[in-house]
Amino acid sequence: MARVLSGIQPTGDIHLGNYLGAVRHWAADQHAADSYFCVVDLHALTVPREPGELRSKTMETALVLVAAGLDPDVCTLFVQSHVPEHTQLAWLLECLAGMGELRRMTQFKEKAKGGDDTTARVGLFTYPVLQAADILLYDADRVPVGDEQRQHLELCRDLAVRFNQRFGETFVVPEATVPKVGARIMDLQDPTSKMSKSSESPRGVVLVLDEPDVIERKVRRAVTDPDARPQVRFDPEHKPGVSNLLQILAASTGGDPEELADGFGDYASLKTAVTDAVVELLRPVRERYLELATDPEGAEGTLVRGATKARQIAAATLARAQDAMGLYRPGS
Ligand code: AQP
Repeated sequence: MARVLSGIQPTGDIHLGNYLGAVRHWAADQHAADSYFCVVDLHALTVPREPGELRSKTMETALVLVAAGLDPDVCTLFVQSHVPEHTQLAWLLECLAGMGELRRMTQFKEKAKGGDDTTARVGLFTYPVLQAADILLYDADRVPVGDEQRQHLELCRDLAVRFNQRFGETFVVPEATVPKVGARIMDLQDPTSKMSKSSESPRGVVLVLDEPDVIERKVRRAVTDPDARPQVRFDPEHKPGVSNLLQILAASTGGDPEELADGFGDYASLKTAVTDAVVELLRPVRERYLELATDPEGAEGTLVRGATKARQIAAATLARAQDAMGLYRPGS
């Protein structure tokens, strides 16, 4: 059985982009693979955070994942910092990674305001290596992610290949799996930027836990385009707002954005269809979340069990890497 691993940062509220680009596929594929999913709380430390909020968002994120369909009896769900092997392997990989390749990471450039390394934190610069460790520890064959994670996955593959060539076959070289539709959902207010937890425009971000009337309002106010001749057409370059709505509709209903465009004569009817589809898609997730939130002890038990299982695999892989690099381990 193939091994799958992916993660999500507890940096805010899980949004429609996270759901359509990643989480939904994790839930759908969990039966077909040996699946590991983690709340990557250490990654969340790369930008300033309020400690209490990080703690509560970590648990909330785990609950939303279960509400979205991850079954802790089928997959392994855990919190990254509960498995210390992640940071241990990250150090070994940092000793193999080059400054130049990390400087090229688009997310670093964006989050460090153009890659200004005088003020950026070291963790923001090196976290793609920690992400590589997250993946390589579990011998993951596949990593289901949204589009903007492709570059980090390439780095992970490069590090795995480099390690294997230098120290002998140690790591599985993973593949990114990116959905055909929904891999980059854009902000409803600024459809040239991706929908993001840390967006400055909450009105442009549909949250998985939003009430139906809030979803309706956000979609109704979504930016379409300044085209003098309103026309529903899938054309991300010239009509980013309309194309984003078509993409959301397609990802939510399993259709094709270009074909769906033919069914709408105006923007209002497109927005109504998008609202209906998203409300129905997210309704069960929200309802299940509200049930799960009444039992925080149950959720904590799930995460403890998940970390215990994850550690068994992580410890074995770390030991393999340590041995390969020549670190002296008593008894090895
Ligand atoms: N807009 C998006 N469309 C499709 N997929 C997306 N993902 C994120 N945004 C979109 C995918 O969701 C998974 C978890 O994301 P993450 O928590 O690792 O953080 P991120 O990629 O940095 O996403 P955010 O929401 O924008 O968080 P912040 O604001 O903290 O940076 C990943 O597989 C991601 O590709």
